[in-house]
Amino acid sequence: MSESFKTLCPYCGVGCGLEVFPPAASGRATHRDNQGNPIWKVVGDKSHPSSQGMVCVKGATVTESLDKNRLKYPMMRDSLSESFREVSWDEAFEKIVSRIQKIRESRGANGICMYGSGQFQTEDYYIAQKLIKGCLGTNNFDANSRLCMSSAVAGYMQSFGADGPPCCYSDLELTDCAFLIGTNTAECHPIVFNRLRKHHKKNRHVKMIVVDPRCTKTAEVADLHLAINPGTDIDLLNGIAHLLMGWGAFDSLFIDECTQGFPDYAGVIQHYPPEVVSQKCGIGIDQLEQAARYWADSKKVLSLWSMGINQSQEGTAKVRTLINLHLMTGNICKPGAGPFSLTGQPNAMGGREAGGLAHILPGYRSVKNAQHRAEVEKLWGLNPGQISRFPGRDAWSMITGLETGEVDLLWIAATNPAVSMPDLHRTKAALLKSPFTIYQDAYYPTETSAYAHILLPAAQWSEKTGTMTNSERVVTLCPKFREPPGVAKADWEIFAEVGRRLGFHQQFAFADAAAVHREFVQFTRDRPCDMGEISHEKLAEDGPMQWYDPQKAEIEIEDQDSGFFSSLLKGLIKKEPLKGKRLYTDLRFHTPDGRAKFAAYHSRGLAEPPCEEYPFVLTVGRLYGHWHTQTRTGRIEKIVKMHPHPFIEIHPRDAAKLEIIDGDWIELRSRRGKARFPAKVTKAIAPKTVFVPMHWGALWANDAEANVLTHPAACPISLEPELKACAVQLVPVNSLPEPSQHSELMSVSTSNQR
Ligand SMILES: Nc1nc2c(c(=O)[nH]1)N[C@H]1C(S)=C(S)[C@@H](COP(=O)(O)OP(=O)(O)OC[C@H]3O[C@@H](n4cnc5c(=O)[nH]c(N)nc54)[C@H](O)[C@@H]3O)O[C@H]1N2
Ligand SMILES: Nc1nc2c(c(=O)[nH]1)N[C@H]1C(S)=C(S)[C@@H](COP(=O)(O)OP(=O)(O)OC[C@H]3O[C@@H](n4cnc5c(=O)[nH]c(N)nc54)[C@H](O)[C@@H]3O)O[C@H]1N2
Ligand code: SF4
Ligand SMILES: [Mo]
Repeated sequence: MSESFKTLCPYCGVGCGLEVFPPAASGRATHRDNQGNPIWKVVGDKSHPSSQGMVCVKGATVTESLDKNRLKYPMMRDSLSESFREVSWDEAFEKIVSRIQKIRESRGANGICMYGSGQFQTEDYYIAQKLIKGCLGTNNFDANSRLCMSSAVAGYMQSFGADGPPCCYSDLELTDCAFLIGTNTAECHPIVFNRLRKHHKKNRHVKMIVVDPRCTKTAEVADLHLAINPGTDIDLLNGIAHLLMGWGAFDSLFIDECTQGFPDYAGVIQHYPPEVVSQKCGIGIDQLEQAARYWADSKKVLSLWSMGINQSQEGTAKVRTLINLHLMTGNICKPGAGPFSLTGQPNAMGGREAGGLAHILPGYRSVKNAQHRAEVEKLWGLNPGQISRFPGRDAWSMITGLETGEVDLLWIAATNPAVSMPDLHRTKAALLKSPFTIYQDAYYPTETSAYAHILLPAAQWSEKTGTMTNSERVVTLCPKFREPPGVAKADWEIFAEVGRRLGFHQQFAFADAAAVHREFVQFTRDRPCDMGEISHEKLAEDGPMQWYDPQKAEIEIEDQDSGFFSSLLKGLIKKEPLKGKRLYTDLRFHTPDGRAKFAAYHSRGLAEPPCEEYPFVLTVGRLYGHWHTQTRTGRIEKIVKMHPHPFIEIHPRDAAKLEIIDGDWIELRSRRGKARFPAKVTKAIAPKTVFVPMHWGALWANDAEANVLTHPAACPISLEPELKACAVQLVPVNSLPEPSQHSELMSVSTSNQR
């Protein structure tokens, strides 16, 4: 039997351990994909602490996508109307470097932007920060996490004084009540859901509440499903707090000793009596009371959330309002309880640690903090003042910067904005105006390659070595176990070579990814995300490692009873010097006074509420089998069979009014664009709301791009766009052709094979 490799699943932020075996390792006939390429076999890694051997369909089939339609060689063209010609790396690098130099001399580095991704490994992220924020001196690096986790980041930073989810997956098995809000965990974080669901099934006292306008696979098994109107989360959360307050079901000791700002919050929640809240949320008073009752009756409430909370014009306010409930009831800093954001992408967490957003620096530092900048400049061997004190362009302002001519060069890597950005017509028009776009991806074509002047072939997972951090702060080494196709290179190697050619030889003299990681962890020392003990060598030897806060790791008690906080505060609980799986177990936060902060927010609702002309709310999300823009999953037979084409979910009552039945085509129109989908008539969606999956860009279906409909209005704090809701009208369309599984673009597509 040949050697197997342990690695991490490259899809979602659950971060499951995988064990992969070379094709035909056990002497059987070689397993091949439908293009005849041999396939590595995947099983769950039983020794991985986060997933304990479990995998979902995406992890199990990932290797079937690795050899199809790959970008193998750099390609270049002078204008978007020309076709690409294959070039050498040397020619591509020369072009990029001379372009960057010209921009630095004319407008300055602020004309340069890089748009990266939570699918980078930490090493890729780190080197990109060093190049853009350090050597070039512009903070114009942002990642698709801006569309994803940035509201959670902002919420944690404001409430706790630092980013970092405080919980861990063992809490899934220790909680009395799981409060799942704006998350379809069963389909999007399946292994987290499996762990929770097992615990829920086994223990009758354990409750599960799901807050989602749709009756998802997650909601189907909940004890209580609150199908609130989209955008009314703050009403609901304040309404629950209102009831708890009235019942005296709050933890005054915790509030007094560990928090600040409670009086203002208490003032706000007065305005959320059950009659008002039930009406705004579109749920019964009895349902609201039941939810509050579960909170009141449980010793340990664990909240899980993702995009239904984050992707909102009040995303940060939603996150903080959810955290408020935990602070008010003391459901935090202890096993089985706490606010737990489920990270979307496999390494969005690593991105946050490495400073991969336009307002942060490596080691959970802020670009606005002079001391933080000085620390980073020193470690990077740069002159004081080299790092800009201004946050750079966020994802959407890169688009508007192209519109106004302020962006001269856009470097896109490991993301497919021609599908995933809001207001796609506007996004694409801006991309067409770009003076120079570099696109670095593993596959060709993707929707975004049509907007590039240079294509750079990236080695992907399995073809490069690096680390990724999952939602529970566990870092796993992902070793290289296959050769990249053609001349593809790891993202960090590409960035480092550009850095060297720009004259920063000393800054980018790395022998390998392990050396990059060694340098990176220095930035985390004595920071809230201290990874000083972690190295490639140690990960290879000992397996995955969780980071924790060494200064705050003295208490770790697997179970506790009421009176926990008072005993802890009175010094009655012995503090054991154990590595903390959770953050803030000493009840001190990273704020200047050590107290967590309540936030007092009223609900603002949707940025674009329904109106007479556009009477429906469109919400856009995910399906179990597909990953985002399908660059991998669209090429896996089993998954394509599972979800063969796009559709729109519509409530039977609305369908009857429009006189349509299942399978009839509907045209959706928003103020910005239109798209067409066959109807799936189902009670799983609330009346006056419709749902469309995000997965079908222009390469995979005709006129089914969800984001031609959405708008870019964003949370003013996190700058995360409200990708979850916009107002639409529905027009039944008769006599349209059957849905085509692939559009004609796909059949033209080939890898750029020589
Ligand atoms: N299968 C699969 N899994 C994935 C991904 C994938 O592409 N495919 N992507 C990964 C990534 S990057 C991410 S970010 C996560 C996303 O994971 P999730 O956030 O769980 O997924 P979504 O389907 O985008 O949205 C979740 C739910 O939010 C609900 N929602 C919409 N509006 C509101 C609202 O106003 N309030 C509330 N409470 N809920 C609302 C939607 O109905 C939807 O069911 O999934 C990760 N996992
Ligand atoms: N309306 C609406 N829009 C949304 C969302 C929504 O819920 N609703 N969700 C948003 C969210 S949360 C997210 S995360 C985004 C996701 O949107 P995208 O980031 O655009 O989606 P992906 O398909 O994951 O794109 C990743 C790209 O990276 C490439 N890739 C994979 N590995 C590597 C690598 O190692 N190196 C390089 N260079 N390339 C690699 C893949 O081939 C693929 O082209 O979509 C956002 N857009
Ligand atoms: S749950 Fe997420 S990390 Fe685990 S196998 Fe599925 S996609 Fe991969
Ligand atoms: Mo995401």
